Amino acid sequence: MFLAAPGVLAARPARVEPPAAYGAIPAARQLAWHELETTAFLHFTVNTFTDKEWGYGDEDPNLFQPAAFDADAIVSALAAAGMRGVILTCKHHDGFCLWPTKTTNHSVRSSSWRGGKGDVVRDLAGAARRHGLQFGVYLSPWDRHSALYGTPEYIKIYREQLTELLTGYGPIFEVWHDGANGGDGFYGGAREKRLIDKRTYYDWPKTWELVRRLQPEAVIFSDVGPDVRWVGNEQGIAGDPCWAAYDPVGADGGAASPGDVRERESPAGHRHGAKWLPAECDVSIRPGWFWHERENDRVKTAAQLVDLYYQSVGRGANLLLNVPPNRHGLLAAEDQASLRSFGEYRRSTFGKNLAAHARAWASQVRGNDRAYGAGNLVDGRSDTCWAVDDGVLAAEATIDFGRALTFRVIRMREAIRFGQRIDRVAVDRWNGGAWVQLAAATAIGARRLIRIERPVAAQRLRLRVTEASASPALSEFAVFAEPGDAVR
Ligand code: FUL
Repeated sequence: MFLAAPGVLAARPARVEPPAAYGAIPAARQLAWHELETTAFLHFTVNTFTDKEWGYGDEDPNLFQPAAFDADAIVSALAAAGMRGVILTCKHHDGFCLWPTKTTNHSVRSSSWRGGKGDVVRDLAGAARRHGLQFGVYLSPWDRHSALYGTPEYIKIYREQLTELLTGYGPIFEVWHDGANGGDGFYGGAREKRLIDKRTYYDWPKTWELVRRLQPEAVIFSDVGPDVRWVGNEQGIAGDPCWAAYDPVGADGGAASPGDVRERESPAGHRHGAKWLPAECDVSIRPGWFWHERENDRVKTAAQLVDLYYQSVGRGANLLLNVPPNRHGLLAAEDQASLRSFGEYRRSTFGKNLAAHARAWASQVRGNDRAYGAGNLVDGRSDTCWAVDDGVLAAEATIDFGRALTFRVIRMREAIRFGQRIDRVAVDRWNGGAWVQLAAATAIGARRLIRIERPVAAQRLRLRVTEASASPALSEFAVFAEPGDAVR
């Protein structure tokens, strides 16, 4: 048995080599993305004024009149909910651009809003920076306004638009492309149906190269990545388990591309997939993606958002929560109220790790080197970990709080820079005479949250890795109590 000294803050230099990576591993930009946990989506465009979800592309730009638009008010409400990033629909399928692009007149420049000088992208990027959130862009590949949609010229325009967004608005953390591609539209007055070949039309690898060149730190999201995958549903729910690795396959079993993926495999991913392609769970706080007056009484409650948090972030994915601005250019009071109490829940629950600096020891420590001791599970750092010897696939660590504590939530994190190594874990509680199993889970990855039915008291907990594909390496074991009164 190895007993780690409690409360040691500085990481000890390791004498022993860290574990060799197992399987797919995250790139630096993906590691940074995992740390964000929750980000917000803003669906906002002419649809907000026409009461539509998908604009046809023939909307008069002058319809866009968010008279009281206040990017700081929007972003501060998102920050209060604990959002660490915000992604704006810079152009949705209707083709209206929320920034004064040089590529088309179908933009804010052609609206009398702010005398044609408004720029929603600029304002939101600035507000995000001021409030400490990262900023991301969604540029719909499908454009129902453009006369050129379906021709090679449109792809040039799409890339020019992306270039404007990636060069004019500071650092971008995520570039978001959806998979809705082609169909009926205005198309410069042709008013017809245009179908494209999803696999070849966009030549995605070339567009992704452009993103890499202009914003190397940005993750690229689509049904198939290359950095972050769509979770396969729009309910905000990850698979359980939700493996970070994934090798997307097209619906017909061939090559996959945005809009053409075997989406039933996306929630769970592939345990031993070759690519690190973690899931992002997009969901709207309302039934629709855009603001509609009639949905003001159907805004998800804070309790529903909390459940979604456990079903996404709690399974190692990120949550991308859409909160659509209304016609004033503000978040509706209902949405703000839910965001506020969701944020309060998160702060009062996760603000205090009850296991911080508890006494911790393990059945096995890598090379008997204290640099890999169980104390690293409770040191509040993500760059240290408890690790065991190569070939050891089952191991346990015990955490002693020094007195009985009441808690309801357990958080575990793998040291994912070494890959996703653990298959299964169990957590036991010492009842004074014996260990009693409290919870079990398949897959940990970036983060696993277990919310127990009701609060439990224990002085000692035991984390058992019961199955692993490579020697376990965990950076955190934390426990939290929920606020006294249940969140509604
Ligand atoms: C989909 C779009 O068709 C929806 O309107 C929405 O933007 C959603 C996030 O992506 O592909």
